[in-house]
Amino acid sequence: MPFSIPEIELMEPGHTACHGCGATLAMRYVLKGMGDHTVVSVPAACWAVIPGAMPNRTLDVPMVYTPFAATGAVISGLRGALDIQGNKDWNVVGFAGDGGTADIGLQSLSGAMERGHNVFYIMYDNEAYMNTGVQRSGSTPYGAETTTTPVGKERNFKKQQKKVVADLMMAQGVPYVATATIAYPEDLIRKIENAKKINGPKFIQILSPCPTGWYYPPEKSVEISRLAVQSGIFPLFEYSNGIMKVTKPSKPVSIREYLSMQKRFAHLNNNDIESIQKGVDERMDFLLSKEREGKTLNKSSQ
Ligand SMILES: Cc1ncc(C[n+]2csc(CCOP(=O)(O)OP(=O)(O)O)c2C)c(N)n1
Repeated sequence: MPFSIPEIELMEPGHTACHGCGATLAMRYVLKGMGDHTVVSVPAACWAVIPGAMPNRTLDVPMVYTPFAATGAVISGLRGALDIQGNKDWNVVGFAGDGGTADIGLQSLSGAMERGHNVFYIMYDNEAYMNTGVQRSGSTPYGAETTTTPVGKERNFKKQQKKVVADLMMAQGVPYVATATIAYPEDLIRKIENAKKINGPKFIQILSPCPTGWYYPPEKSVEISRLAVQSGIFPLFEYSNGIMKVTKPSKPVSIREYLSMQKRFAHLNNNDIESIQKGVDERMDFLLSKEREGKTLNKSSQ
């Protein structure tokens, strides 16, 4: 069925983000899917400064700033308070960066998901601690240069694989887990709308390119986001109550094409790129095996 993007705008045009910031588009699209009965909780991160200082503001929904590690706990509390007030129809959304999710906020996220609150947790993944100057996070991919993994003589780029929080959430049994990115707004908003139908915890990881920290020209954010999907390095999927749907790349491109657009990968040699390709292939196999498992599950429950 054709899908039209909701016209509602809950994010005003003025904000203090860098030019080309992927995380601003992520917020705009998320709110289009959520609607105006929404409270957003944001920890220390770029999004803590993007709305601007009072009396200016970017968002037309209530927003609660929280300590860096506390998003999961705060959305649990907001949900409880709204329910007591009889506001069960309000959406409670945690909107946190990858540092605030994969690293310092992981226990709080995991607790909120395990307790089963009816909340959304959106991880906007720009693959480093951007607000404080591009330090590596658990979600920074293998091979990336950051200010804490500077290349120099030692070729000291990030040597560990990306910690994929969406996979941790599936392993934990979260009923709705999805990935999305700003190049495909229809897909992103449809996922928010599907997630809204689930009364329980929902986790969506949105790849949000960052020109400042990935070192590329700001007008390339959407293109890079599209190449992330088409090269397979950031596969799109939706995992709902044990059933996995993977979106296979419609116009596949090589991983080299994606990497070569960003200076954070400029130092990589052929061996490095081959090893990244291997990781990409293995992850796609893992997701497709989940898809097959879901089909078996579906059949046996009929
Ligand atoms: C306990 C604590 N440690 C460190 C900081 C400093 N700090 C503020 S924002 C930030 C980076 C956040 O990174 P991420 O969660 O990836 O979001 P992004 O900045 O990329 O949007 C850090 C380290 C803090 N506010 N609180």
